[in-house]
Amino acid sequence: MEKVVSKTKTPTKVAETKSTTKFSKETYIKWFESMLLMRKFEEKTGQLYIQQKIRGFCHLYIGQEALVAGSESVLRREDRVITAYRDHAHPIGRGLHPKYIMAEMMAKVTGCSKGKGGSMHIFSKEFNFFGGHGIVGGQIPLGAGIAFADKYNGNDNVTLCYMGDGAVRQGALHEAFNMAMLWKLPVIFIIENNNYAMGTSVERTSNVHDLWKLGLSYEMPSKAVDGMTCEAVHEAIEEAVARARKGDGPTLLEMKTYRYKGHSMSDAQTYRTKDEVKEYQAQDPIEKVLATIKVNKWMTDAQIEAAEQKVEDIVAESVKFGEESPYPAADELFKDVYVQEDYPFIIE
Ligand SMILES: Cc1ncc(C[n+]2csc(CCOP(=O)(O)OP(=O)(O)O)c2C)c(N)n1
Ligand SMILES: [Mg+2]
Repeated sequence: MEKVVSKTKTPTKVAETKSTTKFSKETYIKWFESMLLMRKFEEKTGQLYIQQKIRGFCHLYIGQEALVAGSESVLRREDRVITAYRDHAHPIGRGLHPKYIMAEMMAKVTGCSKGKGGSMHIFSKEFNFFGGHGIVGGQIPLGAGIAFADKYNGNDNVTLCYMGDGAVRQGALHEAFNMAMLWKLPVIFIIENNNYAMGTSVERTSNVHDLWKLGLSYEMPSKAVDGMTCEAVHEAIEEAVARARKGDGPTLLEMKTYRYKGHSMSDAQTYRTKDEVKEYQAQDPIEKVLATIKVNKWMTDAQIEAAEQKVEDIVAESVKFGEESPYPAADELFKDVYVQEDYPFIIE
């Protein structure tokens, strides 16, 4: 079993990549800072959940951050992102200030969904983040639909539609894949394969374990990607985005990743071993990016500390903002719901 990479150690594998990396210093620093913010924000979220300051369902993305960081370094702000309920990191990656996510999780009126959605329903119109969906696989046809709208409107925006390995077993995936290929929609389907759907492993859900192969029956360009490495994610997304922008249609990317925490906040994790978790923690994307930064001397120790402090400050500001915000007024219950005032079939 590999050892967990300690905070201070520089893995030799990364050191070897020093002269060959094609990515800029700025890109590495952005990856480091954004992933650290996602990680620290969610660590705090976990603590607040235990204190019951956050309630309801709550799923952490810890371990999977490279998927968002490596994608966002390719995207434009006008591009669209949609995902499932494990949805704190994606809007942070888009640029949404985490205080609006924290307030949302605390059910406060200042939350990005006015405190009515909670952890699973983060949205940001401003940053083109389309949620935040609790129905497993529900976002797959929605993602195709958003891409259809962009194609119809004649722009070259691209939609990134993330889903879990469990979500690929939903029938709607096939209808969405078929239409996306038929109409060459500018959508990239990203499977966040963290190997488990709650406690059920990929091997227990189907005969097909290579999830990228699901695209082949639609002749969709499809492949597997190392999702623990920002560079690999960026390159795969870059190729897929280029294809989508020029009108050549969708791509399916199976990103191999891992969640370090349980499925949600209450999970005894009897379906996996501690050694398995450690094996993936040894490939931690934040540690890898930091090692490359250090080996290239792109940040001094003082600059790294300052970046860490900045992240801590943003997290503290988010908690304060959430705690000091009010709950929604009672009449909010009747707002933002479909109500047809002259609905003829209710007789009072
Ligand atoms: C249609 C539907 N069926 C079942 C559930 C219950 N459920 C919530 S999360 C989940 C597992 C999904 O796993 P995966 O797609 O791999 O995503 P991950 O949690 O690993 O990110 C299930 C079965 C649900 N929310 N929606
Ligand atoms: Mg999963």
